[in-house]
Amino acid sequence: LQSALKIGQKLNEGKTKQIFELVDQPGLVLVQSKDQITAGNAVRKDQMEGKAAIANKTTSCVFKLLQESGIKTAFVKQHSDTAFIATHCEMIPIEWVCRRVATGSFLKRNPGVKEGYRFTPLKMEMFFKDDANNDPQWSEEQLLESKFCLAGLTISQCEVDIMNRSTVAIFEILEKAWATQNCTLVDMKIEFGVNVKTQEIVLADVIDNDSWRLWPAGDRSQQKDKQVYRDLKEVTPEAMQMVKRNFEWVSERVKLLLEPQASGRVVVLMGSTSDMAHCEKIRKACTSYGIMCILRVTSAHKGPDETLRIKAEYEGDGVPTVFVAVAGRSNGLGPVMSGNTAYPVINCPPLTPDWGAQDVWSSLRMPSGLGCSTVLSPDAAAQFAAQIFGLTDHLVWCKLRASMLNTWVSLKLADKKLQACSL
Ligand SMILES: Nc1ncnc2c1ncn2[C@@H]1O[C@H](COP(=O)(O)OP(=O)(O)OP(=O)(O)O)[C@@H](O)[C@H]1O
Ligand SMILES: *[C@@H]1O[C@H](CO)[C@@H](O)[C@H](O)[C@H]1NC(C)=O
Ligand SMILES: *[C@@H]1O[C@H](CO)[C@@H](O)[C@H](O)[C@H]1NC(C)=O
Ligand SMILES: *[C@@H]1O[C@H](CO)[C@@H](O)[C@H](O)[C@H]1NC(C)=O
Ligand SMILES: CC(=O)N[C@H]1CO[C@H](CO)[C@@H](O)[C@@H]1O
Ligand SMILES: [Mg+2]
Repeated sequence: LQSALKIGQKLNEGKTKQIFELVDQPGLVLVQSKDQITAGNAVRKDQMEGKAAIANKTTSCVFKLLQESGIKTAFVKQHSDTAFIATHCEMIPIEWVCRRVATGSFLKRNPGVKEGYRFTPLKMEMFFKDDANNDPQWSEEQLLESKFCLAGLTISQCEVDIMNRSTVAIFEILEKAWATQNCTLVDMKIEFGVNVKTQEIVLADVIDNDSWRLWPAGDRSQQKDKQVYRDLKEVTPEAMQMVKRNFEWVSERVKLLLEPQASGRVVVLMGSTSDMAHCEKIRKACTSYGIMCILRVTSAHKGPDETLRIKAEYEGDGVPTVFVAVAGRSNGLGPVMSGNTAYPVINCPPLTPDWGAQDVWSSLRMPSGLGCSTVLSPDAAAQFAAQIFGLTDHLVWCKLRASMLNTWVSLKLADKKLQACSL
């Protein structure tokens, strides 16, 4: 595969990477990490050998997590130890910074705020990428007034709002993922690009050791990020070894962010196979959240012994389960399940236009002591089950979070389009 790739001309080169055109894949580029140090010092160079490979692993795992969650990114796939394929973007020259805990430059710019102050909601800042002027902090107004136009897209209020919202969602996803490793994501900086083909705003460039602060167990003294390097009083081989070990610590852990921490399942019980189409919709939606979904046929009215036996089957193996009851006409199934299991039960009755308004009461009006919920749309029933699993399974939570962002963005873009038409 690697040899099949025809590398074209160099489009861009910076301090840490080179961007190459791909001859046979228009719209895609190769992002090649440079295996060299920023400080141009021989000692550092020696000790940081392999740094590009570590950065590779970090970037590709993080982008994989974001992509599987449903966040739009430029990342396409890993190519080699030190390079990945990405969609070709024109980069928006802004660094978006998102903070959960106050530290670093925020403290200098906001004297009086103590390190450790927690931002809820998250604190957003933006910096104009301008090396000559040390990347000055910008306001939203400054960005709007500069009227950047990239790949034919003018950066106006709509685009700024999309980047702002996306940064928050991306932070929350990475924060949730790092929490599974007992690690606090303190802050993060990211960049967006405009996909030259689709004109979509996507997360681009890289997320690596230099992009965030990570404090294991929320403890600054155990930080595993680039700050360790910045804080070095003297660059000795031993000190550099420690910095490298820290990067390796992150690149080892970063793989774990992709692993499920918990696994649950949805068991859909249907009163009759005539409800199959409705149940298949539930299964399809569960699958989109990465949740296993099993379909069973049982009637609480006609075979209550079987209903309770099936229930016991799923209670017996310790796998966290959400039951979804699909029963037309009078829904006895959900309430009987709910009265006999401590697992959550969601009624999702397949209502018909003629009797739906009457039938729904068999799912709504419960005897005391029953905690089942009723969700009418099959997609929404699966979503509700996902929200239950998302409490303990970060991969499910991340998909729900990204989906919320994507819905918000679609509404924003639909409104922009409508406004443009009515002008
Ligand atoms: N998918 C992409 N398509 C096109 N250009 C990209 C893509 N991803 C990254 N780039 C750009 O490649 C260039 C080289 O990256 P590098 O990070 O080495 O630059 P740098 O020296 O750090 O400068 P900068 O301050 O812009 O980050 C940057 O301008 C970066 O924005
Ligand atoms: C990681 O940190 C090192 C040390 O500060 C730095 O030289 C490097 O640019 C950072 N990024 C990558 C990709 O390793
Ligand atoms: C991001 O959005 C929030 C909430 O709308 C706003 O308060 C903040 O000023 C924005 N931040 C930037 C940097 O644009
Ligand atoms: C996180 O911390 C808890 C409590 O201190 C501990 O039980 C758990 O094993 C830790 N998990 C990881 C991944 O380190
Ligand atoms: C050297 C190294 O770690 N290379 C890795 C780059 O990323 C891919 C995808 O995560 C890995 O398969 C490589 O091993
Ligand atoms: Mg850069």
